[in-house]
Amino acid sequence: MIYPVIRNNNLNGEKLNIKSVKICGECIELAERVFADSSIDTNGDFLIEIEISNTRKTTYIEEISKITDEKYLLNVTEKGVTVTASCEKGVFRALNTLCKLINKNELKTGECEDYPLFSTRGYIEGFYGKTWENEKRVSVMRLMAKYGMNTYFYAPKDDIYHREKWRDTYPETEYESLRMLFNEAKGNFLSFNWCVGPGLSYKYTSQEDFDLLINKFKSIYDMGVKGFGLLLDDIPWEFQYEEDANAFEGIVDAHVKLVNDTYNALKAIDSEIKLAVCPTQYSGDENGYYVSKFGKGIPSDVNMFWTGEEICSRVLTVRESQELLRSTDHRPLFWDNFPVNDCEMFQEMHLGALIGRDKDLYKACEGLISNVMEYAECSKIPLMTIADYLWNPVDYNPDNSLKNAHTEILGEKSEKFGYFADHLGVSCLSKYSSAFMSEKLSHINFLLSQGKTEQGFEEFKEYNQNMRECLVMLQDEGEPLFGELKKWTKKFGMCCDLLDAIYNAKKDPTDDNMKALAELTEKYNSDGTILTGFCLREMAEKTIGLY
Ligand code: LTM
Repeated sequence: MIYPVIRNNNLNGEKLNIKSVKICGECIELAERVFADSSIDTNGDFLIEIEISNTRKTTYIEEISKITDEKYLLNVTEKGVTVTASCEKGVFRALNTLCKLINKNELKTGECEDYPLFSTRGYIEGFYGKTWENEKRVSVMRLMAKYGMNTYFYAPKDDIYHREKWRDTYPETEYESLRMLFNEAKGNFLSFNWCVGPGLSYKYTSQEDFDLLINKFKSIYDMGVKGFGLLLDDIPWEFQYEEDANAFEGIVDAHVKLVNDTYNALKAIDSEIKLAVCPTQYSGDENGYYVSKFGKGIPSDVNMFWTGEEICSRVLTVRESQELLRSTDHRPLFWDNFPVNDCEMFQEMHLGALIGRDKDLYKACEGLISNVMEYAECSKIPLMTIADYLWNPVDYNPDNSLKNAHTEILGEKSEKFGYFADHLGVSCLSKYSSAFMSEKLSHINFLLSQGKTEQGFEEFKEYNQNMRECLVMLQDEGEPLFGELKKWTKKFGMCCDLLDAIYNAKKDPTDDNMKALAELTEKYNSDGTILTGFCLREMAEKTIGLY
């Protein structure tokens, strides 16, 4: 299986063992680039013929009654593959799929047509914390493009030119970095959206402030950017200047005026510019006075962010989308606060798969943009599952998608990594983690309670050994992912020590073994880093009789 799962897949004939290909037809340069990244030789003789054809068949998505430029068709025979799409973007998607099929040795004869169900699929650097280095940004962009995302929002809370110093244009070095990033996004068919958050100090009655704001947008537009965001999240609910308080009935009226004025000014610069906004109430009651007035007061083609019933929502539903539409005249563009782990979530590491989003959410919203963690390498794992869900929510399977993400990032190391990742699933999506460990420990307890002591201790020992081997692997400095996980690896080391101590105390309950277990349990419980679920502590405490 490849990910995202192909929508209509009839590639179910003879399996073809392809080692090298030859590309012909249109978009040759693009194809060479995609295949170069996949390390498949393009000097072979298995023909890949690319055809651009703009027809209903290559553009229309029945399920959402919409035209897209991302659909593609593959026709595979023993002799070669015909790729058909309406433009380069569709070809790009097709070639990524082909590379995955060939690399996994899963290319079979037949036909398929593939297209995304969510129109807007992407991620936002919208977290509080150390901003990503450009090298990391590029690496995440390339991977997300490979997994079919089409949108990137630049909005790091700790970029001072995004919030505190919103009035100032970027110094040359930062400006050039942004330009480089914009070009990278373009090459990966990601729409690049630059955002500003002026609300910490904006004076709504000041013409000077408005001119500075438009000037800032214009400076970014000058590098070619046409996607913008005006973010009014996490700012004071009250006016900061007397003139504003006297001029407007309430804060929402000031915000509506600001969005409309900004929209008009941007459209005057270039009618192709797209604007997304984040209201100050971006979660909770869809019928709230502020959000309802805000949504109804702004132009209909301005996208409106919404994080769901909570800031970090366990579920995102069709029901709330419809309610928001009724209340604001806007379908939500979901700002999904998963996997972000900033602020009070700093002790958690959100490495699980996306769950809890309705399968048919795509019918009721503009799209979904995931807010990432300050840990770029770690973010790739949940992001891949999000990309899978957004392309094809109907066939999305969180467990399979997560396993694929581990393999994509870690290759052969992924199986062992599972012993660690098992404990990093606590987030707004789920209170539970350590499913594998929990099953293992309760099975061991069962064996011991049944008098199957030898088998019980044997299985316990084997599990502990696997955990230890995983711990050793995590200490490999050369693996970028592991570098970001140090804090959680340290706690994982305590987890391994604790498991050994439980084993020893159960097998040989001497005073020394019991004392060592009690000390390690105390050490483990007093470390704030969130790692494992309840099962380990429960077993330790039961063994020393505290439970
Ligand atoms: O969610 C929104 C719209 N704004 C902020 C984010 O910047 C922040 O990363 C998340 C998670 O803490 N919460 C917010 O309120």
